[in-house]
Amino acid sequence: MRETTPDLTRISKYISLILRHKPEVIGIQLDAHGWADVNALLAGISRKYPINRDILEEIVRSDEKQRYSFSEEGTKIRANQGHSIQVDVELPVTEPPETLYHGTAQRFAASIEVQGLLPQSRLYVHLSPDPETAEKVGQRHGKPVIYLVDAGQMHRDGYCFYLSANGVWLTKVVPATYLKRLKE
Ligand code: HQG
Repeated sequence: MRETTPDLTRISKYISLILRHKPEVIGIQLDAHGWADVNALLAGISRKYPINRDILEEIVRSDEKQRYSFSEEGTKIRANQGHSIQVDVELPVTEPPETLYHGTAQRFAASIEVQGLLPQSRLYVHLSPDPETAEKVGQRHGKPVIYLVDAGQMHRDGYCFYLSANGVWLTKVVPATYLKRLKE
């Protein structure tokens, strides 16, 4: 018999695309706080992948990075962070730990050490709470390099930090003076 179990990772990647970057691929809109209507999302995805409410709940529950949240009533869903489109997911301004980490690829290092960290296509620069997580993020782009971010000093200098619902630290930019490359 043919395998009918849907590939949850593939569906999750499609949900990330819709909820962070391109809701228009299924003809929906996000509201100002990044919420999509669950029924509209299910209807849109089902044109491409087998999905229903139970499968969506399973994806949200089991996601290893806890990328998505349902609204309290369960009628809406949004990505916790990672957007490139202009939405306000009501991230709380939070005092950061003294040190945060950013993992990237070695080929970006020269530019980063001049320009600092820029959000590129996303709304924020993404920072990790520990070097292990930063290394995994960096590996997505190539041979990883990890930067220590002097978040405590940035905070004292007036930079705002936000903590997403899934533990990713976000800030608008990190000037190069607050970066230190971790020895490889
Ligand atoms: C780099 C994943 C040159 C930056 C992860 C990064 C994360 C520069 C790339 C989340 C630069 C952007 C975000 C500069 C920054 N010159 N390169 N001045 N400033 N860069 O994917 O942080 O699985 O937009 O270092 O876990 O890698 O999608 O950001 O390499 O939390 O849920 O520009 O994505 O989560 O890449 O990853 P990205 P990111 P998900």
